[in-house]
Amino acid sequence: MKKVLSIVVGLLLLTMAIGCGSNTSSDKSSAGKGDKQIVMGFSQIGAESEWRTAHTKDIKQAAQDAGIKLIFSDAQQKQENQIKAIRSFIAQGVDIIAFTPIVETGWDTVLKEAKDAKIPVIIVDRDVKLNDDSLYVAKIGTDSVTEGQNAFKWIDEYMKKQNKKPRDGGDKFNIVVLEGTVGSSVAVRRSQGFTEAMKASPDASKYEILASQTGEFTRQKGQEVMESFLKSYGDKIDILFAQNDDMALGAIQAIEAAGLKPGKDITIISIDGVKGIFQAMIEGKSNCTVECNPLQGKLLMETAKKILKGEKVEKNVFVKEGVFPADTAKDTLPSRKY
Ligand code: GYE
Repeated sequence: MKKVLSIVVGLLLLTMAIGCGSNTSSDKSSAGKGDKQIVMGFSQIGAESEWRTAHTKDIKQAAQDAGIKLIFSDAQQKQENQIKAIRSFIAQGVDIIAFTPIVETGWDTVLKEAKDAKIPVIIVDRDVKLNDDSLYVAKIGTDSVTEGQNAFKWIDEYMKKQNKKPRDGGDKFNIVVLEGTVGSSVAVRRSQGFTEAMKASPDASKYEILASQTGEFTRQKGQEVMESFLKSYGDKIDILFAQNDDMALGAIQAIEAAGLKPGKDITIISIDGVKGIFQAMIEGKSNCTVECNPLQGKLLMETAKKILKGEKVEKNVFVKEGVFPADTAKDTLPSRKY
């Protein structure tokens, strides 16, 4: 009797196991069939800098890796082109929209249109000012205020360590600033962080900002504006704060053309951490770069997938960044990814 019972129980367990197994596999295959490819519309600003090129490349690669179809649109530095692109993404019925806002303001109307069409929006890299923050689901970017603060703090320490004296024999170090795109969150906040840190420093009275002007985040414009700074203030300039590496690289050419030594006569700090500035630092032509991380693609794709699955995501995420002085450049350059 016992034997018969154990055979029956055994058979019963076997049937259950087979049943479970087949259930699991049929669940999987039906989920697979139901999964349609996610389509993301992405509006990029343009290709103004080495940083931007790396950002675009990373986003395209990450979309491919994540199996997301990316509709990529290049706005050629114009907000109106970005607005047009977003409207066309809405018309095409994409699953999700992501974009890097060239400037902070002017997005309320078009983002309301996306919300009305029930298409979630992710803001990437730069920030926006909106009347209604429910118009976007998540923001992935970099901390421009901290970058500006770090730039000043590094300069302040460096001038002391090197025992630098103002070139004009006065009692203040004169600073010129090459700002980024006018109206962009990055330019506004890097300026803010830099001046806040300067005012908060016990050495505040040792520094003066002589001039601050946009170089539009490009090498060409950085060079032109630095030329004009040199014409107006020549031997007074001690420090250049370039709000991106490309403008610093342009300025280095202008400084050399004026017969001065970049990195020595004029101490240079910039932001981004692209390979070009590491090379310049190795050559002794620049002094420090504050990293701004363009590798945001993976996080963007992961966030998009979560949003579309209805999972909760963080509203604001900053990516990690460091500070790289010239004496670390040689060892660091081989491992730089952009
Ligand atoms: O620093 C600059 C670029 O938005 C953080 O834009 C980005 C900035 C970056 O063109 O090089």
